[in-house]
Amino acid sequence: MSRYEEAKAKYLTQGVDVDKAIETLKNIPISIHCWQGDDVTGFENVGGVLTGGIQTTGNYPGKARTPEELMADFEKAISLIPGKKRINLHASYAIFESEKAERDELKPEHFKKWVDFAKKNDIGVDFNPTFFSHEKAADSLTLTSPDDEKREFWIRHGIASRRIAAYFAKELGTHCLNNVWIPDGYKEIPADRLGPRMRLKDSLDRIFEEKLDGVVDCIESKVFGIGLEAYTVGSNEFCLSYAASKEGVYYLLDNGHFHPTEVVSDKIPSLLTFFDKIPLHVTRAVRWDSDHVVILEDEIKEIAKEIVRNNAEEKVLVGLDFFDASINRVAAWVIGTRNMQKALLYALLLPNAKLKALQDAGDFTEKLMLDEEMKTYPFGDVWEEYCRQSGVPADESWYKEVKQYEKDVLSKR
Ligand code: RNT
Ligand code: ZN
Repeated sequence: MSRYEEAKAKYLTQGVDVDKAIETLKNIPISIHCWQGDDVTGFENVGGVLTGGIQTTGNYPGKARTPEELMADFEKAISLIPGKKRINLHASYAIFESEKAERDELKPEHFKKWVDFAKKNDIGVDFNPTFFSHEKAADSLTLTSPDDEKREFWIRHGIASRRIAAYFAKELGTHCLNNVWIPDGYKEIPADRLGPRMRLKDSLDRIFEEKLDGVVDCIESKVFGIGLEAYTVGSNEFCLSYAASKEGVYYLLDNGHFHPTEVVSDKIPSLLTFFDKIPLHVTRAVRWDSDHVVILEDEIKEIAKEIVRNNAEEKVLVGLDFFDASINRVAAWVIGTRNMQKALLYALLLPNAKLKALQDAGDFTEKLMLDEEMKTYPFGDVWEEYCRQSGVPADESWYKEVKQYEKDVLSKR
């Protein structure tokens, strides 16, 4: 018997159908963020500076500097990642043929090359307007700016972005998640906390006015940003209330955007009670929203469990959001994405119905026992089989391909 066959038999003792778990995993798309490849720089300005209270640290050589480089690196990464993939783009990754367009004048044509890229790789596209790294956002005030001229500019950017999202959806025949995250806030204790929130509500209402096919709209909350420690306009309460009261707008949960003892895993079933979609940004916050590469840690597994055991594979839209500039960026993509998939597989291989029944029967001793025993089931053998079936390296052997790519391509930049 192969190790996989043995693993299957072992899982079957708990009533877990391993083949079915693998089939389910193959169909859970992971939206991979383009911005890990170039430290969230984008293509607008050479040597653009990242603002908005988010930061990449490190200067590992070989970062992508052009659309061609970013696309090549992304293709390398996805060749080593099993399963169904999507790409998550930011408006700052527009590709200008001749003349540069301002953010409020961005058009679908500036993303034509991304459509070609997505078609070539058979992947869907998700999108984000970019409300940072721009002279009109130098004070980190965009949709909430008290300066009308600036606020109007950013509203136009929001509207333009949704039309680009609709273009992706139409071209690619799959939905496009359009996520509005703004950095807006203050470093110091504000004199007015309500005014900015009223302006944000008005700005969002105007952005979401147009009905667009294929676009799934969402807004992302945050607790604080670097240099914006005292106040964030788009707080959890604001964003959740907005989404709850606005038909067709969802609430995106980023697991780096809450107080340290709060967990997104517990927020998923809370939101599933009321929403038919929950977009996610899966990241790893180390002491702050540091956006470290996702590792296979307990909370990631817990998030995956909430998706799987509530049959929410189609409701929870899994996206990634980390950016580490201190390690090989292609490897970062591969490590983080494979870890998200490992977490999902781990969750799919649990006797979830049995565990739930034990909880409902009040048998917390057996539930705890089984939770813990499942941790040493032969999960790795199933993961390897999944990778083999998906035509990607099953173990750490993928890394030598990244090292070769580094030698041949990245090191020459
Ligand atoms: C920032 C948010 C946001 C960004 C990306 C680049 O804290 O998490 O999602 O990371 O849009
Ligand atoms: Zn995020």
